Amino acid sequence: MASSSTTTISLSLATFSSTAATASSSVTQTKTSSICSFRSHERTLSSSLLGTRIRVCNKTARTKVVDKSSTSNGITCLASSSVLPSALLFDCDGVLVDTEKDGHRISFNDTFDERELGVTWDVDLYGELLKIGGGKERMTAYFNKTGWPEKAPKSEEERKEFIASLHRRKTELFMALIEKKLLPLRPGVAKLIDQALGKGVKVAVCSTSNEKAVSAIVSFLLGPERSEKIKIFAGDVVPRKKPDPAIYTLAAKTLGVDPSSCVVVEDSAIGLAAAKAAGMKCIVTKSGYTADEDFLNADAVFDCIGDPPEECFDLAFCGSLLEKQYVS
Ligand SMILES: *[C@@H]1O[C@H](CO)[C@@H](O)[C@H](O)[C@H]1NC(C)=O
Ligand SMILES: *[C@@H]1O[C@H](CO)[C@@H](O)[C@H](O)[C@H]1NC(C)=O
Ligand SMILES: CC(=O)N[C@H]1CO[C@H](CO)[C@@H](O)[C@@H]1O
Repeated sequence: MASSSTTTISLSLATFSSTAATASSSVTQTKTSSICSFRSHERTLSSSLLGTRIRVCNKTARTKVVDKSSTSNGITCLASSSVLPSALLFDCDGVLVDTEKDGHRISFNDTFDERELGVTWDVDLYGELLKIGGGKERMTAYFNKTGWPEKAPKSEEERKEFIASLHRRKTELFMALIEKKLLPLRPGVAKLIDQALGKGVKVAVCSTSNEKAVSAIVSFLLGPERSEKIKIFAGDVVPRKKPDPAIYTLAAKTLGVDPSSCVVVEDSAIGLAAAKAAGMKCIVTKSGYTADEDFLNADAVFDCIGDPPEECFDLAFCGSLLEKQYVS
């Protein structure tokens, strides 16, 4: 049944019963999407089934369940075309790097440490504090609640300046973390970008956060060779931040591609909403502080992009999301 031109994509499935895969005789892209959205409902993930293979089907192809090896329940569905996205668009924070957990949090801690304030924000606490938007507001609210450090001034006016100076230092330390490459890229990011660039798929990073930080992340962490081929849309290039689709619409327009042929990688519900409102396909790779958000609208949801042997998806999978829906 499998033809030589069949595209194979690997996908991690937490729990997936083979009955679901065999149920339909003419397995269509709709089925593939339902596999992915089925997957998106899963909260408990297991890497034990990594390696499960799925092939995207066309109208005449049928699914069959194939045991690729004794260790993986292979669910295979066949495709004969290999569509590629015209552009692959990445969010920055949480997708390229887990900026909040591994970057901003560390920089706040380093600042508090340097100023000997006797304060540290651990991963859980920082997750709570993220509900307060803005770094200065976050520190102020925290000190308001837990008490101001001994070293902090007493008047509200001076406290404002104290917070502003902590925030300036925190921003410097954050940039230094990137420049020294102490902020790790998430697994699979470099691989997927290389696959895309290698096939002539346009790659862009679309973020409505600070342009300077986004550019630094791309150039320092992805390196000069990749970054010269990656277009960045960041900061105030659009008037409205995500979930407004403006940043993605601008990217498609500037790159000269149709939004419906773009695949977006996001990590948050807000980013997902922006991508879908722009008419794009969207894969969610969950990050530290977004894992529990609602991603029902996503075309696929994974823990990460991943590098082999722990790969969750690759460029062929991104392309498979664009295949026409054949309704039998
Ligand atoms: C679907 O796959 C079959 C078998 O691989 C192939 O012969 C056929 O041309 C494909 N159809 C489309 C619409 O891609
Ligand atoms: C912190 O407390 C001050 C003084 O009560 C108040 O003016 C300010 O709005 C509070 N800020 C935050 C972010 O909680
Ligand atoms: C909980 C935590 O990550 N604490 C760290 C905050 O930053 C200081 C300074 O780098 C570290 O010493 C702490 O371990």
